[in-house]
Amino acid sequence: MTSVIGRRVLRVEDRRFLTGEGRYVEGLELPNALHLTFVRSPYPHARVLGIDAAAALEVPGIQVFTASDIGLTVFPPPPIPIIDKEKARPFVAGDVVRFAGEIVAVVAADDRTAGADAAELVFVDYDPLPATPDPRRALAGDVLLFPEHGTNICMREGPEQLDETLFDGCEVVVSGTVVSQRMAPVPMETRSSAGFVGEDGRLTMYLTTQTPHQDRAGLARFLGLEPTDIRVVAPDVGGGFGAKTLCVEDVLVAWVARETGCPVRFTESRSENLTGMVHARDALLGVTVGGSKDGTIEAYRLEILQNAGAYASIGAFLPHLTGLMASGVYAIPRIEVQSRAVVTNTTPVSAFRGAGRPEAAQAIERAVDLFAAKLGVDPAEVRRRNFIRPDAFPFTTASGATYDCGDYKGALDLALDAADYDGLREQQRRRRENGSTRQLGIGLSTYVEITNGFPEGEYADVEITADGGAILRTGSFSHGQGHETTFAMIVAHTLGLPVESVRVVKGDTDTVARGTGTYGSKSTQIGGAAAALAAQQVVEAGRRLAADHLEIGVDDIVLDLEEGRFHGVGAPSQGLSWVELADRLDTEGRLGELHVEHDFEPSSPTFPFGAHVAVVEVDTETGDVELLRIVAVDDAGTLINPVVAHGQVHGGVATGVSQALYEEVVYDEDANLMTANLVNYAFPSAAELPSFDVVEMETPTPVNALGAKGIGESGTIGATPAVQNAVVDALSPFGVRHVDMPANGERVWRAIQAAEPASPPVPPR
Ligand code: MCN
Repeated sequence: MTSVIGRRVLRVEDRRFLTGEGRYVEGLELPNALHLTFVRSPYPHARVLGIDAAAALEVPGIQVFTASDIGLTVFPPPPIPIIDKEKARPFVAGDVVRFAGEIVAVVAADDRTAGADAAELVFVDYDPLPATPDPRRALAGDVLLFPEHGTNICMREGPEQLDETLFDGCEVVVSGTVVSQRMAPVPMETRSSAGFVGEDGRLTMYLTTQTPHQDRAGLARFLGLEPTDIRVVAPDVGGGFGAKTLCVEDVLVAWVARETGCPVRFTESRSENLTGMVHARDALLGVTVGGSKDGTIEAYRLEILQNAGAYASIGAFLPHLTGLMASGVYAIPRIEVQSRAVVTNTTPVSAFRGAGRPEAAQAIERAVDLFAAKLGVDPAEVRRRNFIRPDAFPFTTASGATYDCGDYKGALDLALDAADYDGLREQQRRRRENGSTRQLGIGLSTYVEITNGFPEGEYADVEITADGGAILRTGSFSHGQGHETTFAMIVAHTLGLPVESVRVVKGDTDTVARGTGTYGSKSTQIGGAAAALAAQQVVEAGRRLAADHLEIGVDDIVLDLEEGRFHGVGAPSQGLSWVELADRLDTEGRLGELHVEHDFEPSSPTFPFGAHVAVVEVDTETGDVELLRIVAVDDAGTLINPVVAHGQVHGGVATGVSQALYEEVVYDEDANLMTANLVNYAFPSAAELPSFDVVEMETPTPVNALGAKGIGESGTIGATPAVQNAVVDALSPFGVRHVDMPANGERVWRAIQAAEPASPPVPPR
């Protein structure tokens, strides 16, 4: 039988997106809506002595709400025990603002530009306080954001005192610091929400989000409503990258809609997005690795200092995932992870493509390269010596994760072959010998990550329609990943229907009974698995009903998946297609019997893995870095659709490369944001990136029947350390052993100037 699973089906949703037919929150008609403008603090830290809205209120049609009017208290972090709930963000700042961009008042206007002008007339009397964006200063308590608590620490995990014996017996010990710099998620569609209270008193909210059902639960909790009092609709979403979940602004839109009885909407500008949407990463990763002279790693220490931004939320939790994945793809007997998160006067930090796992890979992959350089052994060889062996799974690491399955050496071998590693090293040697000013750098990364890390389950329902097609309602959400295609393929495969006969419905809490939404690249392995299981139960129901109609014993009925037709075993002439069966059942009023709901609960997360090889050319006179090639092997188990999965790898790799070379949110030392627009926040375009070489590898997981792991974040996790390692590799003859990210021209040039040339230059192998 030829299955559609694994076929390169083009994305059905792309026609809509590419022809401008996508339906986004900002494009929704909402007659007579009030537009919200948020008055945001220009100060990173200040006492708010008073707010005078009189001048704004003189403008016709303007309403102004402050913290005391709104009465909502804090936007609590998710209920994760390690996050300090005392340092939660207020919906609207009251007495103190703690980052530039924090909301101090809400202006509602019947005209968007009038609202923006009126917001300028709201006078806020600020008394500036000392501020810092620096987690080290925050850890030292130089500036306290919550003086009543006496510390800026908002999460700690791991031992208070480091183990002095950890590296006992190691012949070689190296250490360094990896700065996983702050990034901005920069979705193409900025945040936008709209809401109104209907005549029945129910609140309808249109959100640009990844998690409609969770958002409905959050709105209900904050507004004191029952979830059934609220409908959340997430139409098309122009990218989320992990950062689009219910936000303060969404709740304020809902609050004003209920308060005024008017429809209300808000869409942020790009600068507001770069200031007010969550930021990401911003972790200082102290690494120490020790082992024997033959390259065997015996001990690894990771010290994480996470900048959580002004308030404790998901940012404070990210080090937990980093710590869990600290061991990477290596069998390291002794691992110590010490994590701290602190609040600083910066935009709050949250999840962004990879969320905690890129940091783990960046740390261990730089550490392994530092170790290899110290030994003078090829970095590929050191990796091979330490990989967890393919026959060792399930494997529990010393940092506490139990990996399902993997073949890390296999992935590296594929990547090295595809890149022609030996040929590249030869080219590199020639350039080094002839003193070229354009040096070649070759960087490796071998990684493993965790998807559906918590792990959560997911809901699906599959219904056969009167025309013999099917509808899948899924609790997962697609904000660009292509579920309308891949989830339809999963159901089509199970039912034996053409892909175009399956319609995927998502993102409306009135239509889809429940769901957890999408983050952590969990959708296919749980939402897809739920869809497959629901469809399988529909097939079983179909067999029973077809047996009745054909007057054949149910045990003798089979579904021919090629034809989408039930018939007797060995008697294909007598049968019923889905169309015929649906038609008969519809006539009898029994079509509902072909409608099944299923909640899939996975036993564990899955652990996608891979290997990346990056090749860069560094201009040693200017520091300019050009990425020449990236070879990516990303194993996500069984691929539902290689064209979609590879598209995910491409997008992910672009983000990963961009962290290594371009993007960086910069604050000055007083915590003023210097990168609040796309002129000075270095966001890459296709012009900065080469074509990527994607090499297929599939190691099915036993965790779900599809054999699928997540792929949405893999490229991001694998690419960054490969590119960073490549830049350092290019500069190693100059004696450079590390360059911070983003390794832009200025940083690389400075590293070359500051380096003491190794004498004689040490080739990497
Ligand atoms: N897929 C597949 N075979 C697999 C695994 C996945 O064919 N073995 C397909 C899926 O069916 C789906 C896509 O690849 O169409 C991604 O699936 P999956 O890895 O399950 O990830 P999710 O759907 O849960 O997506 C979330 C993930 C995350 S966490 C971020 S962040 C992210 C991402 O995916 N943000 C994105 N990809 C993005 N892509 C776009 N265009 N925009 C974003 O905001």
